Amino acid sequence: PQPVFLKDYTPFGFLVDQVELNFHLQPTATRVRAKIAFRPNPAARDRRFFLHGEDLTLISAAIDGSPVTPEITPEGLSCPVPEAPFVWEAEVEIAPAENTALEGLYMSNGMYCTQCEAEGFRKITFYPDRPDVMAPFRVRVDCDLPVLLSNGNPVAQGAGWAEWNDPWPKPSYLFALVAGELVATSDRFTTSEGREVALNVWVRPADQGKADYALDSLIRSMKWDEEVYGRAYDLDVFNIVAVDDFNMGAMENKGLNVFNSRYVLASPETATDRDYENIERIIAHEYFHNWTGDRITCRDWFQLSLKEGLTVFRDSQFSADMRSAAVKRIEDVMTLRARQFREDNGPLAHPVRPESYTEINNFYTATVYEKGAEVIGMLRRLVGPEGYARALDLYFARHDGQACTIEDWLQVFEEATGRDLTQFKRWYSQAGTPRVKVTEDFRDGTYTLHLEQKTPPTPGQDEKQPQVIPLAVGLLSSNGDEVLPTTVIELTEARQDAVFEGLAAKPVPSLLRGFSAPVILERDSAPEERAFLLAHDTDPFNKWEAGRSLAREVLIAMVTEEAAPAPAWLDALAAVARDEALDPAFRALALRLPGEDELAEALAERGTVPDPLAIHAARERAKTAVARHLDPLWAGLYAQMDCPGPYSPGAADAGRRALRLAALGYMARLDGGARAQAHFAAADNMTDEIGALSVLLETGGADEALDRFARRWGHDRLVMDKWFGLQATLAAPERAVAVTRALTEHPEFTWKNPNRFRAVIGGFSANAAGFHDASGAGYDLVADWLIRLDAVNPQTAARMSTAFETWARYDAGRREKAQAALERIAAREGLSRDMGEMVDRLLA
Ligand code: B3K
Ligand code: ZN
Repeated sequence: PQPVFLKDYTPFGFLVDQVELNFHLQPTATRVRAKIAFRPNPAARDRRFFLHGEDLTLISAAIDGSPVTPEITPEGLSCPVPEAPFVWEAEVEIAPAENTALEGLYMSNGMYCTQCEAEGFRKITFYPDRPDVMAPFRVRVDCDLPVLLSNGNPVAQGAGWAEWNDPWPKPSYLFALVAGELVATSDRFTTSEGREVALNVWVRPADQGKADYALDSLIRSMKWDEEVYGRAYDLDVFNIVAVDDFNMGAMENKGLNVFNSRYVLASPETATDRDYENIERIIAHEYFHNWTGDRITCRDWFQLSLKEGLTVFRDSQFSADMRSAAVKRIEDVMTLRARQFREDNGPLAHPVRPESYTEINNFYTATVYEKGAEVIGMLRRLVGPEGYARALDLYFARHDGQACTIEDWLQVFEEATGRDLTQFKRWYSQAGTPRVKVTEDFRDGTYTLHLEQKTPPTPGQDEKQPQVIPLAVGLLSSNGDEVLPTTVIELTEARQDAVFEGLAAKPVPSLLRGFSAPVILERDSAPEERAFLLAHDTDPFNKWEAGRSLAREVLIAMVTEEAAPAPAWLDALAAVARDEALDPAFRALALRLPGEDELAEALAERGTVPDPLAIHAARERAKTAVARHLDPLWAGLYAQMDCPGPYSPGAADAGRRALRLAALGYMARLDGGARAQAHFAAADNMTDEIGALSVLLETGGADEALDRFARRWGHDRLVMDKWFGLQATLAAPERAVAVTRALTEHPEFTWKNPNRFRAVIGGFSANAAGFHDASGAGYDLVADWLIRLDAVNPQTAARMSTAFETWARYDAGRREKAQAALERIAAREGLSRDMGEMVDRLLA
């Protein structure tokens, strides 16, 4: 397979005025009739008529009513066409029941559904399946299932058929169709423009009653987008459908969002606080795509972050407004570091706007999504909220109905704010996480920060230019008063000084407040200074960050020097845990130790080869030390953080439960798990039930609880995913491979279901000490399953190969075994394009 390059973009030779599709749904013999009005594109030079098409059986084709015999390849067809507008008609046959890749039209538990982004529409009919070809779609579905849905507004329906019309021109990747036995939870919404919209969340009858929170989240998202971005919805209906077999989280098809059921279905008994939060966030994300993605889409897939980075940024703003902004920011940064920094520092590093790809599905990454969102956050910080609002208004006004580029996006900022963004644009083209090194001096009332930036080489990019880094800084005096409130320094040079004059004494700097740029800060500072910031920083993010970096230092010393945990750290933690002025959610976060992978990365960063077992052991010792040192606090916290009354998924109660469960986890290290057993038995919601079960899995004595859990929840796929996932993730290092293997032999390990596969294989690869078992058995187990899944579902298999993205940081023995496992995958006959590209990059 040949890579595609950004620099090779050319427009398609034809415009599409109208698409009409007719579906006769049958599990193994679905007929799709397409009637498409084309006309020559005056802006294009190349007039070859090529339509994408894969795995389609062509029954007939005609141009302006006369039969034609196109030339067909595995990628599509070509055909001579008139030099004037013409109508293309084709009938194809496809077999949705045999489609295990879950791309195109497929079946899940008896229902038909589609997933077209990025290039799945070509598995439905022959079409210019590229995002810059936009057209209105009219769809008729014939099928004897009761609920028949497509994009846009309903036109007419009868027994066994329905017609839909989507007046908004859209690219094919936003096409969707659903047919099934479904029930709706419904409401209405009147937009700020006075449009009455019918809202429905469709689920299988057995899941009825679990869609209320999704619907409520949708209504809040619609309101928020009107209030904050001035964007109103534009159709008479908005449908959401929950599907059990789905390759990712959800999909923003115009007027018909299709969701992985785990991000729709919730009841207090079956969903955790985290599930509720994710539902709220993803419902919002897909809804926000209606403007940033659907109305304004991408010219080509290299521009993916144009819609994804922006929409992630918007959904974070929404979550911050719905919940605690400080806690949301901390959680976002934890995810960014765990996933995007890891990606940026390894063989899969690529820019926010990649320059080439072989399989675009491999580029729906943390870099395109999360770093893309950070880039927008920096832009907003640099131009200010008003500048940002003006730029966005201009973006919507100018580009509505268009397929755009990153250049279009930056242009509206330049025009609306007068700022030159030439250098800023490097954030889109340079891969790698910039390191910002900070040293300081203080003389005669003048405090100087010496700043140096450097971005390490990444695959294909040896040399990096300096970037624009907004560094939010505050200065504190030694008694904790703020002597300089947050100020943004714009770091643009490789080396630059920031000077602060007229200070009475040497201040304590609080750098990179709010995590104002996605960089790694390098600064030597005494543990006492970090403890001071943990106690006094007025910036909540940096308050947390001080504790986190202190914990990281302590843990690293425990790993490398077998040191005892520093008492200063333990005292600082105790002070935070005790501080009733702090949000319980914040306290719970502060009590969480850096993960094993974060520590491995930190060690590698310092030039030490990480030993996964030593890291695991040190982390265990640290937890026990925290448990002992804070012993006098736990019982009180546990009692105090009780949430009486009916369960509410809101941030306040969720924060209390999180802190209570943190206390429970530490208590279990002292009482042999007695309290956790009782907590598990008494739990009346899934957060507490699974929280207690996790504690038992970590500290031992979970067998009985696991059995009870399985007996109680065996009928519920989503709940059982948790049961499978936790065991793989939390198994002790020496047992992890065996535990995971046993899980894959469990009769309920329905591995073709992506959620179940991710729970077990993804769960295991998140178990760092288990996956990186020195024998290589962990690598082999994962490789075997990736090979097996690749033949069935390349997209999900390829995505999960990222388990191997850190292999090069380990010792020679592990490296050799990981490499052998990857080479074994690479050598497979018939490997998918998806997996082929991933293992190539992982091995490069
Ligand atoms: N746009 C989809 C992701 C499609 C992934 C294709 N492999 C969901 C989202 O980001 O909202
Ligand atoms: Zn998205």
